[in-house]
Amino acid sequence: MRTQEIFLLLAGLLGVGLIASVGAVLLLQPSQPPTPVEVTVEFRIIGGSVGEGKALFGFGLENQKITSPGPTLKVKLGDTVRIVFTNVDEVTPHTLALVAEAKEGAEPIYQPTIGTPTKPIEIGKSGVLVFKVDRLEKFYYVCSVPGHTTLGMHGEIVVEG
Ligand SMILES: [Cu+2]
Repeated sequence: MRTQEIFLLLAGLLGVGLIASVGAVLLLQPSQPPTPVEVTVEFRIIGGSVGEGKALFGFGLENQKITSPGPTLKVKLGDTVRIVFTNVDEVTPHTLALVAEAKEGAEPIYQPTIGTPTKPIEIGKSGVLVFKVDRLEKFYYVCSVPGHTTLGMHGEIVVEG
């Protein structure tokens, strides 16, 4: 092999190495961390059975009694709200969804929900949701498991300007 050929071979290898290095650096760039959301109000809510023979379902604030319907929550327009929901029921899975009306199958008003009818929060488990209040009208938190809103598992969220 002549000197010139060896030089070209080395130059070629160096080029390939350089391209591979640049590619590796680009691939290894950490993805941008999500912009931190500043939560302005938090509610810790429990859900479960209530009433005579535990025939109804309801919600309550953590360390308080469960009522049916649940307590009215107050938020302000522009609040970033975090809701932590814990299912304290001894038997039944539940969810917490934010909807436009306190009735079965109501339209969701904010996403996400804590659990769904097909994948509810099991007894003793918790879930979290965060949303930003971007409209003035009141809305509701309900359990979206079929039949549970009717059995009292709903509460109002009032929005103040
Ligand atoms: Cu429920």
